[in-house]
Amino acid sequence: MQTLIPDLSKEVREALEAGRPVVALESTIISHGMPYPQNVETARKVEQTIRDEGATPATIAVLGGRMKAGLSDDELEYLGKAGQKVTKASRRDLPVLIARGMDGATTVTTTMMIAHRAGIKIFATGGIGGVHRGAETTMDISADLEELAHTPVMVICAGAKSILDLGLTLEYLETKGVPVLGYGTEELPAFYTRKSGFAVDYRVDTPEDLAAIFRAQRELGIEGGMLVTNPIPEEYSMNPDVINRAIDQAVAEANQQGIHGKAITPFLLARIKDLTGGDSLDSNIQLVLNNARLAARVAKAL
Ligand code: PSU
Ligand code: MN
Repeated sequence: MQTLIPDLSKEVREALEAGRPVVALESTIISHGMPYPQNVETARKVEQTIRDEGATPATIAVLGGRMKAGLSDDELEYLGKAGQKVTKASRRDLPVLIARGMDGATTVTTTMMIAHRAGIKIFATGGIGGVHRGAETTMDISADLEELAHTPVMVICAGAKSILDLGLTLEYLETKGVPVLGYGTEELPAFYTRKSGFAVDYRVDTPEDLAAIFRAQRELGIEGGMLVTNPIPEEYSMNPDVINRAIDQAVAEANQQGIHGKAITPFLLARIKDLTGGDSLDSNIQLVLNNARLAARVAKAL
Protein backbone atom coordinates (compact mmCIF):
# COMPACT_ATOMS: atom_id res chain seq x y z
CA MET A 1 0.00 0.00 0.00
CA GLN A 2 1.35 3.39 -0.91
CA THR A 3 1.26 6.40 1.43
CA LEU A 4 -0.14 9.49 -0.24
CA ILE A 5 1.99 12.61 -0.13
CA PRO A 6 0.91 16.09 -1.24
CA ASP A 7 1.81 17.61 -4.61
CA LEU A 8 4.07 20.59 -3.97
CA SER A 9 4.29 23.58 -6.31
CA LYS A 10 7.79 24.25 -7.66
CA GLU A 11 8.14 27.31 -5.40
CA VAL A 12 7.12 25.39 -2.27
CA ARG A 13 9.25 22.36 -3.10
CA GLU A 14 12.37 24.45 -3.69
CA ALA A 15 11.81 26.41 -0.47
CA LEU A 16 11.35 23.25 1.60
CA GLU A 17 14.35 21.51 0.02
CA ALA A 18 16.53 24.54 0.75
CA GLY A 19 15.22 24.77 4.33
CA ARG A 20 13.72 28.21 3.70
CA PRO A 21 10.66 29.38 5.69
CA VAL A 22 7.25 28.29 4.39
CA VAL A 23 3.80 29.30 5.66
CA ALA A 24 0.69 27.18 5.01
CA LEU A 25 -2.66 28.84 4.20
CA GLU A 26 -6.13 27.31 4.10
CA SER A 27 -8.67 27.42 1.28
CA THR A 28 -12.03 27.14 3.10
CA ILE A 29 -11.56 30.80 4.00
CA ILE A 30 -11.45 31.45 0.22
CA SER A 31 -14.37 29.28 -0.93
CA HIS A 32 -16.64 29.47 2.13
CA GLY A 33 -15.36 32.27 4.35
CA MET A 34 -15.52 35.33 2.10
CA PRO A 35 -17.50 36.46 -0.97
CA TYR A 36 -16.05 36.63 -4.49
CA PRO A 37 -14.03 38.60 -5.60
CA GLN A 38 -12.72 39.80 -2.21
CA ASN A 39 -11.81 36.20 -1.36
CA VAL A 40 -9.40 35.84 -4.30
CA GLU A 41 -8.00 39.35 -3.84
CA THR A 42 -7.36 38.57 -0.18
CA ALA A 43 -5.79 35.19 -0.94
CA ARG A 44 -3.34 36.90 -3.31
CA LYS A 45 -2.58 39.71 -0.85
CA VAL A 46 -1.93 37.19 1.91
CA GLU A 47 0.52 35.31 -0.31
CA GLN A 48 2.24 38.61 -1.23
CA THR A 49 2.49 39.64 2.43
CA ILE A 50 4.29 36.38 3.19
CA ARG A 51 6.66 36.86 0.24
CA ASP A 52 7.37 40.46 1.31
CA GLU A 53 8.46 39.10 4.69
CA GLY A 54 10.89 36.72 2.98
CA ALA A 55 8.93 33.46 3.35
CA THR A 56 7.11 31.26 0.84
CA PRO A 57 3.29 30.89 0.94
CA ALA A 58 1.77 27.44 0.46
CA THR A 59 -1.97 27.67 -0.02
CA ILE A 60 -3.46 24.23 0.51
CA ALA A 61 -6.45 22.54 -1.18
CA VAL A 62 -7.57 19.25 -2.70
CA LEU A 63 -7.87 19.43 -6.49
CA GLY A 64 -8.89 16.52 -8.67
CA GLY A 65 -8.38 14.21 -5.72
CA ARG A 66 -4.79 15.39 -5.18
CA MET A 67 -3.58 17.09 -2.01
CA LYS A 68 -1.89 20.35 -3.08
CA ALA A 69 0.49 22.67 -1.24
CA GLY A 70 1.13 25.79 -3.32
CA LEU A 71 -1.56 26.85 -5.80
CA SER A 72 -1.38 28.71 -9.10
CA ASP A 73 -3.20 31.98 -9.67
CA ASP A 74 -5.79 30.14 -11.78
CA GLU A 75 -6.39 27.62 -8.99
CA LEU A 76 -6.96 30.44 -6.46
CA GLU A 77 -9.37 32.08 -8.88
CA TYR A 78 -11.22 28.79 -9.39
CA LEU A 79 -11.63 28.16 -5.65
CA GLY A 80 -12.85 31.72 -5.09
CA LYS A 81 -15.31 31.75 -7.96
CA ALA A 82 -16.71 28.28 -7.26
CA GLY A 83 -17.39 29.28 -3.62
CA GLN A 84 -19.88 27.01 -1.88
CA LYS A 85 -19.93 24.64 -4.87
CA VAL A 86 -16.55 23.33 -3.70
CA THR A 87 -16.78 20.81 -0.85
CA LYS A 88 -15.78 22.22 2.53
CA ALA A 89 -13.29 19.49 3.32
CA SER A 90 -12.71 18.42 6.90
CA ARG A 91 -10.96 15.23 8.08
CA ARG A 92 -13.93 12.97 7.33
CA ASP A 93 -14.18 14.25 3.74
CA LEU A 94 -10.59 13.63 2.69
CA PRO A 95 -10.81 9.88 1.87
CA VAL A 96 -13.91 10.40 -0.27
CA LEU A 97 -12.48 13.35 -2.19
CA ILE A 98 -9.24 11.50 -2.88
CA ALA A 99 -10.86 8.22 -3.89
CA ARG A 100 -13.26 10.01 -6.24
CA GLY A 101 -10.85 12.58 -7.68
CA MET A 102 -12.87 15.51 -6.35
CA ASP A 103 -12.03 19.06 -5.28
CA GLY A 104 -12.13 20.34 -1.71
CA ALA A 105 -11.48 23.61 0.07
CA THR A 106 -9.47 22.69 3.15
CA THR A 107 -10.49 23.80 6.66
CA VAL A 108 -8.01 24.36 9.46
CA THR A 109 -8.16 20.61 10.10
CA THR A 110 -7.28 19.37 6.61
CA THR A 111 -4.84 22.23 6.02
CA MET A 112 -2.95 21.09 9.14
CA MET A 113 -3.03 17.48 7.94
CA ILE A 114 -1.69 18.31 4.48
CA ALA A 115 0.83 20.87 5.76
CA HIS A 116 2.23 18.27 8.14
CA ARG A 117 2.54 15.70 5.36
CA ALA A 118 4.34 18.31 3.25
CA GLY A 119 6.74 19.19 6.08
CA ILE A 120 5.30 22.68 6.74
CA LYS A 121 5.09 23.68 10.41
CA ILE A 122 3.56 27.16 10.50
CA PHE A 123 0.04 27.96 9.30
CA ALA A 124 -1.72 31.34 9.20
CA THR A 125 -5.47 31.81 9.02
CA GLY A 126 -8.27 34.08 10.26
CA GLY A 127 -10.36 32.05 12.66
CA ILE A 128 -10.53 28.43 13.77
CA GLY A 129 -13.59 26.32 14.46
CA GLY A 130 -14.37 25.54 18.09
CA VAL A 131 -17.08 24.57 20.52
CA HIS A 132 -20.27 26.21 19.24
CA ARG A 133 -22.71 28.00 21.50
CA GLY A 134 -25.30 25.45 22.57
CA ALA A 135 -22.88 22.55 22.03
CA GLU A 136 -24.08 20.99 25.29
CA THR A 137 -27.14 19.90 23.29
CA THR A 138 -26.03 20.06 19.62
CA MET A 139 -22.58 18.50 20.24
CA ASP A 140 -21.25 20.81 17.52
CA ILE A 141 -17.54 20.86 18.23
CA SER A 142 -15.22 21.56 15.30
CA ALA A 143 -12.78 18.88 14.20
CA ASP A 144 -10.19 21.70 14.25
CA LEU A 145 -9.78 21.21 18.01
CA GLU A 146 -9.02 17.49 17.67
CA GLU A 147 -6.54 18.20 14.89
CA LEU A 148 -4.72 20.70 17.11
CA ALA A 149 -4.51 17.91 19.67
CA HIS A 150 -2.86 15.50 17.21
CA THR A 151 -0.97 17.27 14.45
CA PRO A 152 2.29 19.16 15.09
CA VAL A 153 1.52 22.44 13.31
CA MET A 154 1.41 25.94 14.81
CA VAL A 155 -1.84 27.67 13.86
CA ILE A 156 -1.80 31.47 13.98
CA CYS A 157 -5.28 33.00 14.15
CA ALA A 158 -7.00 36.13 15.50
CA GLY A 159 -8.63 34.35 18.42
CA ALA A 160 -12.15 32.98 18.35
CA LYS A 161 -15.28 34.92 17.57
CA SER A 162 -18.30 34.71 19.77
CA ILE A 163 -20.27 32.61 17.28
CA LEU A 164 -18.40 30.05 19.42
CA ASP A 165 -18.56 29.46 23.15
CA LEU A 166 -15.13 30.84 23.97
CA GLY A 167 -15.01 29.45 27.50
CA LEU A 168 -15.86 25.91 26.39
CA THR A 169 -13.44 26.15 23.46
CA LEU A 170 -10.61 27.00 25.88
CA GLU A 171 -11.64 24.16 28.22
CA TYR A 172 -11.59 21.69 25.33
CA LEU A 173 -8.12 22.81 24.25
CA GLU A 174 -6.87 22.53 27.82
CA THR A 175 -8.19 18.95 28.09
CA LYS A 176 -6.45 18.08 24.83
CA GLY A 177 -3.15 19.63 25.93
CA VAL A 178 -3.08 22.36 23.28
CA PRO A 179 -1.20 25.51 24.39
CA VAL A 180 -3.12 28.73 23.68
CA LEU A 181 -0.64 31.60 23.34
CA GLY A 182 -1.47 35.31 23.12
CA TYR A 183 0.79 37.39 20.90
CA GLY A 184 1.47 40.57 22.86
CA THR A 185 -1.58 39.96 25.04
CA GLU A 186 -2.74 38.12 28.16
CA GLU A 187 -6.29 38.10 26.87
CA LEU A 188 -7.79 35.85 24.21
CA PRO A 189 -8.64 38.14 21.28
CA ALA A 190 -12.18 37.77 19.90
CA PHE A 191 -11.38 37.95 16.17
CA TYR A 192 -13.14 41.24 15.27
CA THR A 193 -12.13 42.79 18.58
CA ARG A 194 -8.95 42.64 20.69
CA LYS A 195 -10.64 41.55 23.91
CA SER A 196 -12.88 38.69 25.00
CA GLY A 197 -12.75 38.63 28.79
CA PHE A 198 -10.96 35.23 28.69
CA ALA A 199 -7.28 34.73 29.48
CA VAL A 200 -4.81 32.89 27.24
CA ASP A 201 -2.39 30.39 28.79
CA TYR A 202 0.72 32.47 28.13
CA ARG A 203 1.60 35.81 26.68
CA VAL A 204 4.38 35.70 24.06
CA ASP A 205 6.02 38.85 22.70
CA THR A 206 8.40 37.76 19.95
CA PRO A 207 8.44 35.41 16.94
CA GLU A 208 11.64 33.93 18.39
CA ASP A 209 9.87 32.95 21.61
CA LEU A 210 7.04 31.34 19.62
CA ALA A 211 9.59 29.39 17.58
CA ALA A 212 11.37 28.27 20.77
CA ILE A 213 8.11 27.03 22.32
CA PHE A 214 7.24 25.11 19.16
CA ARG A 215 10.72 23.57 19.06
CA ALA A 216 10.44 22.52 22.71
CA GLN A 217 7.11 20.83 21.99
CA ARG A 218 8.84 18.78 19.25
CA GLU A 219 11.85 17.98 21.45
CA LEU A 220 9.49 16.76 24.16
CA GLY A 221 7.87 14.44 21.64
CA ILE A 222 4.47 15.87 22.51
CA GLU A 223 1.80 15.02 20.00
CA GLY A 224 -0.24 17.91 18.66
CA GLY A 225 0.23 21.53 17.76
CA MET A 226 -0.43 24.89 19.32
CA LEU A 227 -2.71 27.85 18.86
CA VAL A 228 -1.32 31.38 18.60
CA THR A 229 -3.91 34.12 18.98
CA ASN A 230 -2.88 37.43 17.44
CA PRO A 231 -5.16 40.42 18.13
CA ILE A 232 -6.53 42.39 15.19
CA PRO A 233 -4.64 45.71 14.84
CA GLU A 234 -6.38 48.45 16.84
CA GLU A 235 -7.20 50.56 13.77
CA TYR A 236 -9.19 47.74 12.16
CA SER A 237 -10.93 46.38 15.26
CA MET A 238 -14.70 46.74 15.47
CA ASN A 239 -17.00 48.33 18.00
CA PRO A 240 -17.83 45.42 20.37
CA ASP A 241 -21.50 46.42 20.73
CA VAL A 242 -22.03 46.58 16.98
CA ILE A 243 -20.30 43.27 16.21
CA ASN A 244 -21.82 41.40 19.16
CA ARG A 245 -25.32 42.53 18.19
CA ALA A 246 -24.74 41.30 14.64
CA ILE A 247 -23.38 37.97 15.92
CA ASP A 248 -26.33 37.46 18.27
CA GLN A 249 -28.81 38.17 15.50
CA ALA A 250 -27.01 35.88 13.02
CA VAL A 251 -26.93 33.04 15.58
CA ALA A 252 -30.66 33.51 16.31
CA GLU A 253 -31.48 33.39 12.57
CA ALA A 254 -29.41 30.24 12.10
CA ASN A 255 -31.32 28.57 14.93
CA GLN A 256 -34.69 29.68 13.54
CA GLN A 257 -33.79 28.37 10.08
CA GLY A 258 -32.48 25.10 11.48
CA ILE A 259 -29.01 25.60 9.98
CA HIS A 260 -26.48 23.24 11.51
CA GLY A 261 -23.41 21.14 10.85
CA LYS A 262 -20.79 22.30 8.36
CA ALA A 263 -23.12 24.97 6.93
CA ILE A 264 -23.34 27.01 10.10
CA THR A 265 -19.98 28.83 10.11
CA PRO A 266 -20.23 29.99 6.45
CA PHE A 267 -23.86 31.05 7.07
CA LEU A 268 -22.92 33.10 10.14
CA LEU A 269 -19.94 34.78 8.46
CA ALA A 270 -22.06 35.84 5.47
CA ARG A 271 -24.92 37.11 7.69
CA ILE A 272 -22.55 39.03 9.98
CA LYS A 273 -21.04 40.70 6.93
CA ASP A 274 -24.48 41.81 5.68
CA LEU A 275 -25.63 42.94 9.13
CA THR A 276 -22.51 45.11 9.56
CA GLY A 277 -22.80 46.60 6.08
CA GLY A 278 -19.58 44.89 4.99
CA ASP A 279 -17.49 46.23 7.90
CA SER A 280 -16.85 42.76 9.30
CA LEU A 281 -15.35 41.65 5.97
CA ASP A 282 -12.90 44.59 5.98
CA SER A 283 -11.80 43.64 9.50
CA ASN A 284 -11.58 39.98 8.54
CA ILE A 285 -9.25 40.77 5.62
CA GLN A 286 -6.97 42.93 7.76
CA LEU A 287 -6.63 40.39 10.55
CA VAL A 288 -5.69 37.65 8.09
CA LEU A 289 -2.95 39.85 6.63
CA ASN A 290 -1.73 40.60 10.16
CA ASN A 291 -1.59 36.86 10.94
CA ALA A 292 0.26 36.11 7.69
CA ARG A 293 2.92 38.66 8.62
CA LEU A 294 3.46 37.11 12.05
CA ALA A 295 3.48 33.57 10.63
CA ALA A 296 6.20 34.50 8.14
CA ARG A 297 8.31 35.92 10.98
CA VAL A 298 7.86 32.81 13.10
CA ALA A 299 8.71 30.56 10.14
CA LYS A 300 11.91 32.56 9.67
CA ALA A 301 12.75 32.35 13.38
CA LEU A 302 12.22 28.58 13.25
N1 PSU B 1 -13.78 30.97 10.98
C1 PSU B 1 -13.63 32.06 10.19
N2 PSU B 1 -13.48 31.89 8.86
C2 PSU B 1 -13.46 30.65 8.28
C3 PSU B 1 -13.59 29.50 9.14
C4 PSU B 1 -13.74 29.70 10.46
O1 PSU B 1 -13.66 33.17 10.67
O2 PSU B 1 -13.32 30.55 7.06
C5 PSU B 1 -13.50 28.14 8.53
C6 PSU B 1 -12.11 27.53 8.77
O3 PSU B 1 -11.76 26.79 7.61
C7 PSU B 1 -12.37 26.57 9.90
C8 PSU B 1 -13.76 26.10 9.59
O4 PSU B 1 -11.47 25.48 9.94
O5 PSU B 1 -14.43 27.28 9.15
C9 PSU B 1 -14.47 25.48 10.78
O6 PSU B 1 -15.65 24.93 10.35
P1 PSU B 1 -16.45 23.96 11.32
O7 PSU B 1 -16.88 24.83 12.47
O8 PSU B 1 -17.59 23.44 10.49
O9 PSU B 1 -15.49 22.90 11.77
MN1 MN C 1 -19.31 21.80 13.34
